[in-house]
Order: sequence, then structure tokens, then C-alpha cells
Amino acid sequence: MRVLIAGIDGYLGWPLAQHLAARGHIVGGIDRFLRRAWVEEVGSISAVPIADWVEREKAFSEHFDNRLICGFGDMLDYAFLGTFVESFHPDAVIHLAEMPSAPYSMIDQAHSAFTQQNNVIGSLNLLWALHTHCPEAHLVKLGTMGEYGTPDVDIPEGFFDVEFRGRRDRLPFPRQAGSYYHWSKVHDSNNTMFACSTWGLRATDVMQGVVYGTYTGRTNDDWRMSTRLDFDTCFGTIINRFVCQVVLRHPLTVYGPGGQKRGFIPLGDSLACLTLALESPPKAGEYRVFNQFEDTYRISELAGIVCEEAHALGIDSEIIHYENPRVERADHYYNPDHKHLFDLGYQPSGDIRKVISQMIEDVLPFTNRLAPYRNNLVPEIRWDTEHRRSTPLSSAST
Ligand code: USQ
Repeated sequence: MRVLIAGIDGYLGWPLAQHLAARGHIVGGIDRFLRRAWVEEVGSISAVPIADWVEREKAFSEHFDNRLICGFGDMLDYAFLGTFVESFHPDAVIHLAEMPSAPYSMIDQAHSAFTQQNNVIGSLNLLWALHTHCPEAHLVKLGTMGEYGTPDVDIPEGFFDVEFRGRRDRLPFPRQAGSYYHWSKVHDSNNTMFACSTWGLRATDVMQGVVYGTYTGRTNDDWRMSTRLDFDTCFGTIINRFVCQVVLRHPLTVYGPGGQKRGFIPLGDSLACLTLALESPPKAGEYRVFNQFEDTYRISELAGIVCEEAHALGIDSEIIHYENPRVERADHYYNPDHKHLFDLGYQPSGDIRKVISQMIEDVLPFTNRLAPYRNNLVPEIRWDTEHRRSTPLSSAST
């Protein structure tokens, strides 16, 4: 299959390119290297060293028979995007090329507007490019579990049956996103659903939970194939941040009491699930939604697991609860469905503790690399008032 990865240089895109090539797919990619620029803008780096694109391409061609076919430009530049899609002519497109950070989208008006412009118009351009040049191609679009928010009822996969004033219908489940980033994903979902019903495109909207994990030289014996691992307050997601914090002997930063519950999936499982979706496309005109996570955890529970795994490796750590810079429910019901991927054959790779322990071991060699960033781990971007550094509420040591 010819698979185009939009966002091939990112945390998921780079290992996914390798995973797909190993399965014999012809991989194409587009990117504008914005993730590297955003992390630099917020004053951070990837915890794990990553190769520049020239080195990545060279390494890829050494490991795989198929060369990468890449175009470097902006999804907002429709002339670039349309031409590349037309010439590569994919059977499927995996769209990962969005600004992924909730805090970054809440910095100020300019960052909110940039996030929505970049994500919503970039995705809309991709819909037009597919409609115009390869209407048969399957779009696998990365959405987020955060689109649903945390309602007090179970969360279905995209749609639910509803009865209202004596009539019944199957409707999109209400979205209650928690940041301008998460709302940009809701807008994308609506546009994708409309493109399927109106133009007959086929799409899988993947509501992915929080991804965690390393993909390093250990995985493939070549550091150039490593993917990035962010730990800053914008682009670092919770488990990746906790792992880097224990390596840095920095207290784990739990926001509020830590009762927030989310769905989580290891990086390797995310690649496997995206591949499952890709290799079992929906029929023309179908818009299907997969909730993609392995299990749900509370943040305080995760902090405890990371501390215990660090302790087993001889690292003592401390959990500090900070005032929550976000506006989100602190303790809530959370029971999302995640059946569709299991129906397609998803088998979780295993134990979260093992993955976390391996992550700590992968990051430990880079302790000195991380050290200059130790003072940038407490959030300053706030949802509701003037930005200022969150203050500690309480702490616990292990
Ligand atoms: N949190 C802490 N301490 C930290 C960082 C985060 O307690 O140091 C809490 C947050 O308040 C939140 C939870 O951990 O309740 C998750 O935060 P996160 O930064 O790991 O993840 P989030 O902002 O939800 O976004 C991430 C990705 C995003 C993806 C989303 C999936 O950045 O691209 O869409 O996970 S989901 O969360 O299911 O919506």
C-alpha cells in the first residue's frame, strides 16, 4: 500500500514510517519541521537525542529497501499539498501534522489563533486534496479522547443512539473539549465527517488517549531511528514528563489532587493500532470513530507507578501536588468504550510498569543532557488568569 504520513518527522510519525516500511508498505511523508521549532520556542529539547532530517533519511534507506518519498512544506500551502498528494497518489493518508499541545494553545490570543488556523485549515486542505486528487484514499485522522471531555456518562465511540421527544436517531456524541487545541480537533472531526457524507470520502477518526513511551536506538540498534521524547510543560505528556522528572531527581508535578482520569496507550501499541486501522479501511462514504487507548488511569495513580518503578531502579523520588494551571474536573466519572480496535485484533503489548521501567532506563544515559532544563518543569501557562508559576500544595516521598 502507498501510505502518506503527514507529520512524518514527529513523535509518532517517525517510528510509524519505520513500522509501515517493515511491513512492506511504500511510505511517503510531508513535514515542515514545526515540532522541532515549537519545542525550541518553549525553551526545551527532546530528552533523547534525535537526528536531523538528512541523517534520518539516510538511515531509513540503509534499513529499508523502500526509499522515503518526502515533500517539505506547509499543509496551509494548498498548492504544495495538492501537488504532493497528486504525485504520490496514496492509498491511505495518516494525518499527524497538527500542533498537539493544550498548554501551547492557551498561551495567548496569537497561539490560540495559530493552533486553530494550523490544525483546522491544514486538515481542511488535506480533505480538499484527497477529494480532488485521490477520492478513493482512506484518511486516518488523529483525533483525541480529549474531544469528549469528562461527561458523567459512558463515552461511546463517536456516535450514540438518542431518543428525544418520542423520536430516535444515531447522532455524534457531544464534544466538551478542554482547550483551544482540543477544540481544534473537534472542528477537524466535524469537517471530516462532512467530507465523508458529502463527497463519499472514507475516514477513520482516531480518538487517541495520551501516548507514552520511548523508541530509541535500543529498539533498532541505530540512534538515528530514535523518536523524540518531550518533557517540557507544553509538549511533554504526563508519563513522558514523569519519567524525565524522576531521572532528573525533580519532584513529580501532579496538577491538583491528581484525580483526573484519562486513557493511555504505549507508543508501540499506538503504531500497531494505526496500522490496524490503515489495513482495514472503511467503505467509501463511511466515517468511523475508534477510541484508541489501552487502559484508563488517574494521574495520582500514574505518579505512584512511576515512583515505584524508579525506586526499583534505585532512584528515590517525591510527588508534589501543584495548583492546577488548567480548568478541568479534579475527580470525575470516566468510562469510555474502546471496542472497535479490539474487534480488529488489537492485542495490548503488556504491562504499563514494564514500559515505564524501560523508559527510565532509556532516559538515564541522558541525565546530563536534561540537567539544564530542570528549572522548566513547573507550569506557568494558566487557563484562567495571568500566567505565573504554579505553587506547590503538598508533597509525598517514596
Ligand atoms: N498533568 C499533570 N501534571 C503534569 C502534566 C499534566 O498533572 O506535569 C495532568 C493534566 O492536568 C491533565 C493530564 O495530566 O489532566 C494529561 O495531561 P497531558 O499534558 O499529558 O495531556 P493532554 O493535555 O490531555 O494532551 C495530550 C497530548 C494531546 C492528546 C491528548 C490525548 O498532548 O496531543 O490529544 O494527550 S487526551 O488527553 O486523551 O485528550
